[in-house]
Amino acid sequence: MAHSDPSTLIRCMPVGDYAANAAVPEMSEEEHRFVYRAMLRLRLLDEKMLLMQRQGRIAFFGPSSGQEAAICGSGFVSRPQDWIFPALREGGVLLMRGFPLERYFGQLFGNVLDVQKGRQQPMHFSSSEYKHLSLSSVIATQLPQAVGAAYAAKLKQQDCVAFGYIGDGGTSEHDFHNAMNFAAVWKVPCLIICQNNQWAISVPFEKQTASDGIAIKATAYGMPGVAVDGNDTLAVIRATQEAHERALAGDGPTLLELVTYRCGGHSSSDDPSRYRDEDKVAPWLKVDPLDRYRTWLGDEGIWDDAQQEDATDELRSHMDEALSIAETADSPEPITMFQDVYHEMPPHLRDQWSSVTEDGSGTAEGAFPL
Ligand SMILES: Cc1ncc(C[n+]2csc(CCOP(=O)(O)OP(=O)(O)O)c2C)c(N)n1
Repeated sequence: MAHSDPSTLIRCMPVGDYAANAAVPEMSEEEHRFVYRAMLRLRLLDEKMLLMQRQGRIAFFGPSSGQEAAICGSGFVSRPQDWIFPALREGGVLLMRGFPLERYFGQLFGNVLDVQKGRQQPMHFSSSEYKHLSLSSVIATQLPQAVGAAYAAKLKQQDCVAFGYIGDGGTSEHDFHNAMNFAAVWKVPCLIICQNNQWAISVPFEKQTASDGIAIKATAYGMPGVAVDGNDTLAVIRATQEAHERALAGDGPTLLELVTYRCGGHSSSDDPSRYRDEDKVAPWLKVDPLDRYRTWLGDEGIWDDAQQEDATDELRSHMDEALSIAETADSPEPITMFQDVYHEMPPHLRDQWSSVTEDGSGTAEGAFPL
């Protein structure tokens, strides 16, 4: 874990030997239920998608079991006008912002429901309407983009904060350091959010860095670094809200380290038992973010067993409905390959385009496939 004193992580809900050291954020009961349901949906999605991958119905999936508090707690704080620059495991943020589930599944199938018309690998969800960029498979490259977007927002005096996500492995990439440096130099409204799930595929945290956690790295760059119990939904919300307020007040970026654990494989292509002792996972299952939040919500009278059962049924049937729409949708037409790239199509592509139109008349006036 490499936090020499885990008692110092920001924590709103006590756990094990660790006491709460921060106040619960102010939220309505409805907001609490919204966040919890979003977390539950992610957990149910993991179960379903991993099963579907094994059935050969989708090619690839990156699960987020164990990390739902980090994803949904931080995503909850984002406003519609804020930009999201995700890494692999933040598709749940896009769903929280209202992106339709059938289009999320359409991305995994790469069909006509996919915003990107089947051109990206699975898990690269995106939507300009919901201000959520596609992750880049090349890890950490999204962070300089987030800082650039935040710098633009600052110059244009826009009411906008950029959320740039990264994993612990990504912090070894130069892009993380470039982004940290310029975010602080330009004092941009950006949150750099590291989900420290302690694994980068098969590389454990202690082989990634000798630092005492990730948040400490912020000091060298001249910005606040905040280490949070990333399985404590309320602490994640509180720390993200504070960082968001700093950004909006013109006080610049914050590095948020959400300390959590990747309970499953890196992806559906991975078998973690080949490189990690699965006994290491057991203590983390005891601090499961859904269980912790559900217990707190139960104690506060905000959630009960009947609501849990109803929500599970409702989320499952919504998922099944969305899946039946998405799985039967058509593949993108070949002609879509030529769309969205060039304003004026170069001659060699115009020739290829002609060959995929029905009558070969790709050069017809007005037929440019935008
Ligand atoms: C620049 C680059 N190097 C290596 C890879 C291969 N790769 C894909 S995901 C990954 C691990 C990422 O780990 P981390 O940043 O901790 O995020 P996590 O997947 O654990 O959420 C690696 C090494 C890549 N995609 N890009």
